[in-house]
Amino acid sequence: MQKVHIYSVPFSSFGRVAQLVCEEKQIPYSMGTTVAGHEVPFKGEQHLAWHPYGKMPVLLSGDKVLCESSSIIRYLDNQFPGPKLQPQDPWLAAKLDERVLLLANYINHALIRDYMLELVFPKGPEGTPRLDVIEMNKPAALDALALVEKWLSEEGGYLFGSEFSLADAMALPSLYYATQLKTPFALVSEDCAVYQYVMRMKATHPSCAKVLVPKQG
Ligand SMILES: N[C@@H](CCC(=O)N[C@@H](CS)C(=O)NCC(=O)O)C(=O)O
Repeated sequence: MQKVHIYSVPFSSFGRVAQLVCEEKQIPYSMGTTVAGHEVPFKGEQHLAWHPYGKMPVLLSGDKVLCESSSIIRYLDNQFPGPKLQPQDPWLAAKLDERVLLLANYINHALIRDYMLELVFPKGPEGTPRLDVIEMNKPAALDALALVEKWLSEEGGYLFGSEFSLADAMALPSLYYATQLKTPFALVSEDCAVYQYVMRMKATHPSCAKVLVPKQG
């Protein structure tokens, strides 16, 4: 099987989404910012030719280049053998797609971009987190988690239906990071459904055990 490359850094939540799908389907892949032996600078000319807004991940597969994590995971699932991560039925596939896009566009933003990035890359005085920004954005992060919890209660142990799907792949990297936050910035407690879902996925899916690990690099 042809190897694909994920242009991303290992801690990127969206990069991990693509990585999870490769792991789950056992697609041979490499990941990083070195491509064919050359470092491709973040937001440099080559990266911007691949992604007009300079975002990660970008999938490189032979002479094919694909950006945007939702498109990437759908392509990986359609193109490669291994467990199918989307339903065949067009309506159910569209509903899964809807969930993937809600996760990518709103839930990831509320958790990662508007809340956790403020902790990881603090912009306050002397490199401290801006507590007013965190306080302001915390309700939206909690609302996002409540929505995930509602979906989990309606589905069969996964985020869409009763099997691991593209929705789980899209959600788990950012939900995993949410489980790692410590007081006073914590968003989930160990007895809540989201925390237990993440830990269950790590315990039952080797893909999740490998990808859902603390930030490295
Ligand atoms: N809509 C994009 C979002 C990707 C994204 O925001 N990636 C982050 C890393 S997790 C990034 O490249 N951030 C750099 C930036 O925004 O300048 C996708 O789904 O792939």
